[in-house]
Amino acid sequence: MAQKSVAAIHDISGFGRCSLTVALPLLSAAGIQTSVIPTAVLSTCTGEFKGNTFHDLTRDIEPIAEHWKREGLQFDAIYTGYMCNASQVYSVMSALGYIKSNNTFLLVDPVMGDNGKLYSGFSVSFTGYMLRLCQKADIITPNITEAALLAGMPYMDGACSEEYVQKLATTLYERTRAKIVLTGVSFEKKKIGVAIFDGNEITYFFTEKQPASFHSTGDVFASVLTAALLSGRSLKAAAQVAVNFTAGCIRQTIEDKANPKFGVNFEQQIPNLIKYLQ
Ligand code: PXL
Repeated sequence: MAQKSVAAIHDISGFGRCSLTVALPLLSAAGIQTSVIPTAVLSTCTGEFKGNTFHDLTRDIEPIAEHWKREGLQFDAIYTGYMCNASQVYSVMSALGYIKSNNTFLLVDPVMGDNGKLYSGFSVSFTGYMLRLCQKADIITPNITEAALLAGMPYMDGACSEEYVQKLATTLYERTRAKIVLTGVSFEKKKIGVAIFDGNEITYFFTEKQPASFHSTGDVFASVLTAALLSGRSLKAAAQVAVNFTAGCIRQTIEDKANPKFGVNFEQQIPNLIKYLQ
């Protein structure tokens, strides 16, 4: 199979294993040519550390994409994640006009919050901008908090009902027409996983729930989902790879007794990613 290529559009948080410092190594390890549009440079991710530096690169997003178009560059996929503000969402949408062809699939991870709360720095109005980007996507990967915000539904805490998850996924599909991969779905205490809604049927994949949670596991999940899709897997098969790999990273980080602020140890799980994708 010819080598696949992806353009990853995220911030670079220098320390803390999220966004581009997760997407770039994982996609490259999966054998995919990965180009990046960095949307901002931060000293750390914003959730676990206070007082981070922030250098906004919004003004560079469109010119980079425009240059790539002039060079005739083509991508099999575009994968977007955390955006720092509404202007970045607009610039990314304009950039898509330059670099997205009919054969490019767009995966949007609408990173905005978790556990029923928006991440710091975001207001509810930001949700409306993210929804517009999601409407351009082929696949979106919200967690329950983000899905509830995008669907305009209340957030249900803890183990949620199957009826709630179905309503969330179908409402979001109606609003975006993108395939929905809902993360952090849990109907019982010991299991956690994803719900996939492709417009026709809903499918679930679960794994054992670990006794700790870490930030930015959504970035690991969405990066591996993109990699597995590009390596020719169906959405369901790709989601299963991404669930298993992310769970492996969490298990390893717990075994390591590592500082939870430092994100998950995905690096030492890369050999498993390569095995899963063979
Ligand atoms: O993991 C998502 C993410 C990416 N980038 C930055 C973040 C976060 C989550 O908080 O703060 C800067």
